[in-house]
Amino acid sequence: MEGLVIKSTGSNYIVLSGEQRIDCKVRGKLRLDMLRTTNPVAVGDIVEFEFQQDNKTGVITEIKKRKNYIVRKSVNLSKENHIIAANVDQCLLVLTLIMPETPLEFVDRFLVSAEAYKVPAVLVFNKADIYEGGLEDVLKETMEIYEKIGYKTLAVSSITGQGIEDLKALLKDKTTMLSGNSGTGKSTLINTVNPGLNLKTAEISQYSFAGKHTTTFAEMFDLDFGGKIIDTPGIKGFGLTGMSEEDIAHNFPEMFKCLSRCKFYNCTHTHEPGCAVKEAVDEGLISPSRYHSYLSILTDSNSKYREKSR
Ligand SMILES: Nc1nc2c(ncn2[C@@H]2O[C@H](COP(=O)(O)OP(=O)(O)O)[C@@H](O)[C@H]2O)c(=O)[nH]1
Ligand SMILES: [Mg+2]
Ligand SMILES: [Zn+2]
Repeated sequence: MEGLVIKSTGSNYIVLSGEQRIDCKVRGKLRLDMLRTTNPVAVGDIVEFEFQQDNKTGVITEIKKRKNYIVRKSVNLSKENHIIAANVDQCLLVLTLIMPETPLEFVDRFLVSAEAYKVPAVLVFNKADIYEGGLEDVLKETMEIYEKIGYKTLAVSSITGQGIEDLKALLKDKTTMLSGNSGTGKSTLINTVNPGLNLKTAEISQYSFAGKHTTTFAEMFDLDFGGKIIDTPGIKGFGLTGMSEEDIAHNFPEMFKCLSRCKFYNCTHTHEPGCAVKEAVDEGLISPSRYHSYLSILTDSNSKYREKSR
């Protein structure tokens, strides 16, 4: 039988088949086939499964070919990857300028990953109701940075209802992966666009505990106006797995546009003379914050490379 994986709880999966939700395990062999991931099956996967003798639970025997999938690097030393979600149409980053502050570098790392996975990304600036005393201007400027590059942005608020209809239009009939730091209002937002879902929301005080560690798993929800949303609680971002130095610049669309004008073909856009990227930064065509994020990601990838070759 065929079904859609709508929830993963580590070793078990909830598979939706017709109207039925079946608690499934994975056949041992399937696990071995994909050694490099901590989880062989992900939310969003279309799978083949068989019922067990009890006629209630099932065993997943096959994963259908994925359109795409999003991976997060494992935090432990096993070097294994964790597939967060599969077969998504777009990913949406919910961010806030304050309470909590989402660093732009975090946003850029998210966007670079989305580019690498070729999944369209949307930036949703949440809690628009609390930006005052100059913050409205910061919001406008920040949104402009990303709109200029070609990303879709939206300012929303679950409290005033601002942007909610536009958000619903964006979500309609698509499978959307929702990301964002804890406390940015993701669950509240889902409840606002689809009141019936009643997702648990956190108290304000909770996101001040930066070290709080909860093991949570991705879950897919049906939107009553059409579409599916994958909530990824506890997952901050997704990993830049195996990206070469060159790939990094290629995944900054505004840099990619001027790369061919750099004097050296292997320009890293850091110190080289005749670098078209640095010129574009000086001319204000590339935002300083974006360039800063590029340098930071590049430094990370260099130090990882050194670790590997040691
Ligand atoms: N001012 C304001 N607060 C919000 C908004 N949306 C959510 N919050 C608050 O932000 C906190 C975290 O929300 P939650 O949905 O649990 O965030 P999540 O961790 O991203 O799922 C809660 O206290 C919400 O009441 C909003 O649009 N405006
Ligand atoms: Mg939440
Ligand atoms: Zn260059």
